[in-house]
Parts: sequence; C-alpha cells; structure tokens
Amino acid sequence: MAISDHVDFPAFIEGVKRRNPGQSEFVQAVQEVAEDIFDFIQDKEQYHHYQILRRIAEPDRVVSFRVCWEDDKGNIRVQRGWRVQNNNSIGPYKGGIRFHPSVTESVLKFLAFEQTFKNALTGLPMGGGKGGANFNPKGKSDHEVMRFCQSFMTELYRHVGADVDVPAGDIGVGGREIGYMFGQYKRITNQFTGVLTGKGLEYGGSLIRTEATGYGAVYFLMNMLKEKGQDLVGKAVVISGSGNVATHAAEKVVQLGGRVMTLSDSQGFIHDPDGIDQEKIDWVKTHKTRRRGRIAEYVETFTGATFHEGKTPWGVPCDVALPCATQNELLGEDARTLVANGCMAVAEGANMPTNLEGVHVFKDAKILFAPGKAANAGGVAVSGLEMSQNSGRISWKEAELQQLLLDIMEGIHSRCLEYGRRGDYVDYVKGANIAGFKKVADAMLAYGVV
Ligand code: NDP
Ligand code: 2IT
Repeated sequence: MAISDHVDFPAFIEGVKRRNPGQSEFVQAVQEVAEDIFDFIQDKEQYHHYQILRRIAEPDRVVSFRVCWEDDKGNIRVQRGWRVQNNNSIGPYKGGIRFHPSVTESVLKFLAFEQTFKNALTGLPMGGGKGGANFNPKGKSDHEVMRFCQSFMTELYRHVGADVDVPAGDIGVGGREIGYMFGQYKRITNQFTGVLTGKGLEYGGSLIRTEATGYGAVYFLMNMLKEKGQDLVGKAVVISGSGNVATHAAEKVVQLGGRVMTLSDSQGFIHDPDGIDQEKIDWVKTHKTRRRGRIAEYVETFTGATFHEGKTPWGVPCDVALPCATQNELLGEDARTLVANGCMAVAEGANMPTNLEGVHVFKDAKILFAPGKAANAGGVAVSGLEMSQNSGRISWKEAELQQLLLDIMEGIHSRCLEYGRRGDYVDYVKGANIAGFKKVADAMLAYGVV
C-alpha cells in the first residue's frame, strides 16, 4: 500500500474546529481522544490511509427536529430535539437522551462521540449515539412532561428501533420519561420491542439498570485501588451531583466502607462532616426524584451539614473525587486543588466532567484518574444486557446481573491496563481511548470505505 501523507495532530484539530464552528464541547472531546490516538497510529499505516479517526469524528448523521407541546396553561411551546448517530460499526447506535436547557448540537455530538468508545470498551455489540432536547423538566407537571415526551417520540420513532438505534436515559431523563416515550413508540408502531432501555421492570426493564452507572463507577475505582494494593475503607470521598449517578455511586462507596462528604446540584454543594450514610442517601433520592427538590434543603433536615451556594465541592479535602453531575464541572484550578489536598484517585461518573487542563493536571501528578468513557460504562453495559434480555424475551436474576456488571467493569479496567501501562504508572485515559478506538477502527477496516 502507498504511504499516504499523514495529517499531523495540530492540522487534524484545526480541521475539526473548522468543520464544527462554535462546537467547543465536541472539539474538546475529539481533542482528548486524538492526543492519544495519534501516538498509537503513528506507525500503523492502515488507520491513516483509511482516515479512521477523521471518520469516527464525523457523525454518521445528525437528525434535528421541532418538538411542539402544550403547557398546562394552554400555551404552545416549541423546543428543538436531536438524535446524533455517531457510529454503528460494532452494533446498533446506543446512548442516552438528555433533557436540559443547556443541550445543543455540540453537547450531543460530544456525547455521541464519547459513547462510541465507551460502548466498545464494554465488550458488548453497541455503536455510539446520543439524543436530547433543550427542554427543562424542572418545574413542569407530570402531564407537561408526558406531552413533551410524546411529541418528542412522535418524531424520533422514525429514526430508532431495536436493531437500529436504542436510546436510554441521561440528565433529566429517568424512569418517568422513558415510560412516556416507550408508551408513545408502542402506540405509533404497534410493536413491543426493546427500542429503549432503562424501562420499568413491568415492561421489559432490567434489574440493576438504575444502579448500574454509579455502582459501576465505584467498581472501576476499586479495580484501580486494588492495583495499588488499596481499598476504600475509611477513605473520604467527595461527590458532585445528586441525581441517578451520584446517589448510586455514594451508596456503593458507603457499602464498601468509604465516607461520602459531599453531594451537589446546579445551585451549590452540601458538605456533611458526619458523612452521608445510607439513610441520608435514601432521603436525597426521594427528595430529588419524587419531590423534585433542591440539595440545599438537605441542611434543614441534617443540621450538621452546610450548603455552599454557587460552588463546586472540589475544595473539600478528600482521598477520592467522583464528579457525577455534568461536563466541564471540574476545571484545571479545581484539579490542582484536589492534588494539593492529597486526593489520590478520581473516577468520572459523569461524561467529560474534567476539562482538558484538569485532565493534564491529573496525568502530570500521576494520580489514579479514570475517564468517564471507562468509569461510567456500567450504565450502558447493563443497557446492553437489557437489550439481550429483550431479544431473548427473558429476565435474568439480580445475582447474575450483579456478577456481569462486576465482570464487565473488571474487563474494561484490564483493557485500559493493556494500552495504558507506562512502567508502574497507568494512563487510564490513553488506555481507554486506544482500546475503544481499536475495536471500532478494526471493524471499519473490515467494511472498507463506507
Ligand atoms: P440526573 O438528571 O439524574 O442528575 C444530574 C445531576 O447533575 C443533578 O444533581 C443536577 O443538578 C446536576 N447537574 C446537571 N446539570 C448541571 C449543571 N449544568 N451544573 C451543575 N450541576 C448540574 O442525571 P444523571 O445522574 O443520570 O447524569 C449525571 C452525569 O452522568 C451526566 O454527565 C450523564 O451524561 C452521566 N451518565 C449518566 C448515565 C446514566 O445511566 N444515567 C450513564 C453514564 C453517564 P440539578 O438537579 O440542579 O439539575
Ligand atoms: O452516557 C451514558 O452512557 C448514558 N447516559 C447511558 C446510555 C445507555 O444507553 O444506557
């Protein structure tokens, strides 16, 4: 084969910026992956010749659509919805749906890009996708949320399917929203298929899907600690967020002997020096999901705690940090503070919560740092198991699923070691990027130029 002219890393990133104007989150995600992939493919001509990275960083398609709905006062409201189908080389597109006012095409493109590598890392046959809308479920009645979800699915149903693209939950989309969307899909198509995951147990959902992301992130952390001959017992753990991922991560930390010091939401964080135990976590779950309350109200019930308005929790001294809220919530300065305070491990429950500068701070300090595409893959992994159960029209037992989740997280950790070990330091970012890339890239090579 002729040796093609290799585009170098700066030229590649310039090209990504030029082709995706104003899409800073997408460019950031591509840059973080490309830093490692350029190293890896340096002497691998096929990946260059077939422009594999360039092709993975160009979504297969981006569907954008209008979502009209009627609020309780009879006002007609208009939102924008999207589905980004990034890559289906190793399986149907798979990835969550996010409802949040901050959702843009750039945010969903970064999430779909990340999902492609994450899903490959799980070892299950799933491609990468993501969707959502700039809809704010906060303060809306159940009926408003239902009407929005139905309208959203009335367009989305044309683009998804059990063997085509299988959405699930993400920020602002939990069991309630999945129920409304599944109901509408079934109504329009008259088919009962596994088109969504994260479903209720009564209609095809899987045991432990709700817990899987948070639990999986802590299992990944345990694998990293074990490499160093350590565990969680007595360790102080700082967590951001107070949604699905944060509360289940907190629960698993407590079960494994750690002390959870903080939780947060978009208005600030709470610090509980007595530790946030299971009873307090249960209170947060009920408060945030059923009562749709704010984390600030925690201090009214648990009076030893303090609320810090408008702040993130990274200044609280800790051994371990688990960012579990949203992208770019942990910046370079926060990373320096964590390292200076003796933090020895960070595992990302959220997607891209640490910005590029922060990632470099953690890498330079050589602390244990697990990127989201590895650490938070437990959620989509159990989604993959839900798809298998739906296809086979069976339900697996909880113990079997718990074991599968443990095994999958251990498998992801091993894949990271394979490509990320540098002497006695493990670069988990590099390991995850290369292992995820290689599987997708080799499938793409098999297909030729498509
Ligand atoms: P939830 O909607 O259940 O909770 C989100 C939490 O993050 C809330 O506490 C929310 O606070 C906070 N948050 C959201 N946006 C912001 C913001 N802009 N600034 C500060 N805080 C914010 O979502 P999940 O727990 O499901 O998702 C959290 C993260 O985990 C996301 O990055 C998601 O992509 C990722 N993830 C989720 C998976 C899943 O299975 N659910 C799987 C893998 C990753 P508030 O209530 O104030 O909005
Ligand atoms: O970011 C993610 O991995 C998710 N929101 C879960 C996706 C899924 O399909 O379960």
